Amino acid sequence: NQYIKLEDYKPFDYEIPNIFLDFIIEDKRVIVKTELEFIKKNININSLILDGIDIFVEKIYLDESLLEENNYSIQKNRLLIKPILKETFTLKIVGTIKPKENFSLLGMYESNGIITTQCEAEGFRRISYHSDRPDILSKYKVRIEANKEDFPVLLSNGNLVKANDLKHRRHEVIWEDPYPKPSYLFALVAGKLNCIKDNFNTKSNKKVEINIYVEKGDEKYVKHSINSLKKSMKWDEEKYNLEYDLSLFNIVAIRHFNMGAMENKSLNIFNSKLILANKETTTDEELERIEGVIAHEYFHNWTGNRITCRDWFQLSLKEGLTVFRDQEFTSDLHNRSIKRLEDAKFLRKAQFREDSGPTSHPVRPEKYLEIDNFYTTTIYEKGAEIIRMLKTLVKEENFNNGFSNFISTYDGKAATIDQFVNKILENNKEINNEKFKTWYKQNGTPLVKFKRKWDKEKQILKIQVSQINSNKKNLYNDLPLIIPINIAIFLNSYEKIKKTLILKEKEEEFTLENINSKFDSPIISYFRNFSAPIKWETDTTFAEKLLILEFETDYFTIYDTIKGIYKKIICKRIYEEPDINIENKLITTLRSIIRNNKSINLSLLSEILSIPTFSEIESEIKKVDPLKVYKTIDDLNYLFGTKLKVELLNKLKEIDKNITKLWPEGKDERKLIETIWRLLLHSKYEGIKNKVISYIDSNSMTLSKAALNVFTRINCPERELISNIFFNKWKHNPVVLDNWFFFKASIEINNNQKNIEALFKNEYFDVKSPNTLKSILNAYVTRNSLFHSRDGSGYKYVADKILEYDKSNPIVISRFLKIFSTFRQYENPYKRNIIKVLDYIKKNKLSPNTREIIDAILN
Ligand code: DPP
Ligand code: ZN
Repeated sequence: NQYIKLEDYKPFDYEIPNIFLDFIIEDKRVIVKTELEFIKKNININSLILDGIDIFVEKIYLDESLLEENNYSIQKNRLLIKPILKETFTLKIVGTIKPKENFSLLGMYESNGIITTQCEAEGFRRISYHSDRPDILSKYKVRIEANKEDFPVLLSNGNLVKANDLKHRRHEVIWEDPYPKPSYLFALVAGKLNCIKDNFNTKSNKKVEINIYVEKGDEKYVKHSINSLKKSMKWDEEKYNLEYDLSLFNIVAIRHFNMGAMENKSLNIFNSKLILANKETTTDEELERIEGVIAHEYFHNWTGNRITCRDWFQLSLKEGLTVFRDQEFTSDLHNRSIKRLEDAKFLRKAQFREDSGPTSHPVRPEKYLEIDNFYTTTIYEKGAEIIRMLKTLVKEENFNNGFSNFISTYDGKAATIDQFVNKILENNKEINNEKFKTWYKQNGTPLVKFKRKWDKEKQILKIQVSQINSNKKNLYNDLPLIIPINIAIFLNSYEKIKKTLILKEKEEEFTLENINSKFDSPIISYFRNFSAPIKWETDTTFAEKLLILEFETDYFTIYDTIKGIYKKIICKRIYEEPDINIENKLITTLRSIIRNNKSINLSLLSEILSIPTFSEIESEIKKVDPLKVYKTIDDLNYLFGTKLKVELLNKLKEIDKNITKLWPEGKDERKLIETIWRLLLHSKYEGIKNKVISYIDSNSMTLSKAALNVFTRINCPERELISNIFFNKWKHNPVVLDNWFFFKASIEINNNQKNIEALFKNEYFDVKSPNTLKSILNAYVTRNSLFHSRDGSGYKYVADKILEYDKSNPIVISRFLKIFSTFRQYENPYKRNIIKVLDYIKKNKLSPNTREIIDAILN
């Protein structure tokens, strides 16, 4: 196994300015004729190496001459041509591929009779021989020929320049993309699809035709997606002055898709669950996510497509930046404070977990085996946090100028993260570029510690701050990071001082004068708005935290403070005794928040009232006994539901009138309703059951799904009833039915594996669909405590599923395998049992993707 290393980067020896691809779609195979125009850049070279997987090569021509077998060799997925004496030449390769037999969902494959492609990161080499690295930018011309009846729609990137009928009921089209692009942005779609049309006028008054292609019957589910696309186009014009650059934008919805979506130039391909939506089939949360993902892929047109990555180590250049852009988009459209809270919550749950485990890596890694394993929350979400810090440090206007400057400088080129940071910091004297870039080189989550020193008489407050990264495997981790720290100092109940401290060294002391605080010691909240992706410790007392809850206006800080208290309560219960004093004080505080705070945002209130889930708490505690954690969470839901019953019921009445409002209205109310239902059901308050059940069949998917969710851990006959109602209503809608698979796999009943296995055998289970597979597996391992059965049978069961599905879909499975990566924090027998199944997995034949992850986990 050879690592690919950043330090080994060399430009490619050739340029390939033009590529012509000719696809002849037949029944059992696709003939691919490729013409690549080469210009030699490295004159010392006299050979050419290209990559290809599962391509049957028929003929190769160099210019017009057919290459004899002794002029080329194909070994280990590499085509070597030697000698090459010309400076410029055209290579023509005739090959065939078999999309019907391709289950990897990479390269060209079939989904419900539709031929489609996925080339990022290295899928193009499964279509045609190429050195499919992102720094080779070519103009593409594509001809597609197929039977008209089975493949009436034939799509590729760019503009349609020709469409023709041919003999024998066949037809052909030619597409030309005027913008040079790397091969990972190439796409082709052929099949029976229905098109819904719309259009958008750009700010320079160019009309862009929008086409959304879906399978027959799904036409009624695209309005939301079209609106989202138009909002994205407008937002990018207004915010960053970026206009769409072609007169056609196509989106295709595909059922069998590994990722959420793919930003291929002018032909985005989406997992159908992220296109098909309406309020009856889609929850509020999903509607917002769909809007965000459509925006994300659209924003890639500039950050990713027009300016692409020099190599895959720079992946965060396009992904971190584009996540940052889609987060800003959602913040502008909806509630900025809530969005920030949700993003911070996700980062801590997913990215912190990854960063504390064996697959932890820097946002700009230095080496990899399989690039597919690097589409991680670190590259995406931590990458976005770094950009957010840059913006905080240089301020919005400078950030926007730097961004525009980056776009105009590197338009049409493949760029690096360094180049981006340099552009943003170009005119900045305060922040040292190289020092800031340490953020991209470190892995692990840094810890910042605060200590207050207060001179009441002189009104001087000193804050001692230190930073440490306890992950020692990476040399850069010893270097200090530049960390923006948003703080508020509370002087009294209504006055606070807001400041951004910039920590640059390992240890620093900040002195603040004229702090006229009425408290014994000024109360400070740190990292307001989650101003850096780090963990921190303070000397804030419990009493002070309760005051922060009373005085704070920053949603993230309120949420964070409450979660800290919940965590303490949970840990006390697991490792010591329940701390009745803290529990009662929190209940009193919650009671007063519900009662007195009429204007509080209801999504925030929902967060405040939600006992942390297993996944939220797992990575926060040192010695995990999963069954105890599940039980403790259940007990707390019971306790808080019981103690807060009166207030919760009153609140329920109060919000009832708004819950039928159409998204985005009513979403805060619906979010809160689920939380209240859960607490009341867990408190065994029978009066709520029928009410909840009545929503299972409602015409709001948010409420139906909430009803399912809250019954997950309530063992009663009604649970089976609602499950059946939901199943029968939705069995013909695969996107919605995945919710049911998720629900069923979360339920704890005896003979548990039989229950799970029945889902895999269910007639509506689609083997090829990663969505259903993920629903079942994820629910079982994150919601169902029987996964952690003390005899290890749950782990063994999942290990066998991993081995089974790794054969067909390594990308999904290698990601899923990370579920076992936290075993070092587990107590025995869990830890022992996990090691046993990891050893068992390791002994089997595995895909390279899964092999890399298992080696990392066991290392
Ligand atoms: N389509 C994926 C994304 O947008 C990978 N580029 O993140
Ligand atoms: Zn992306």
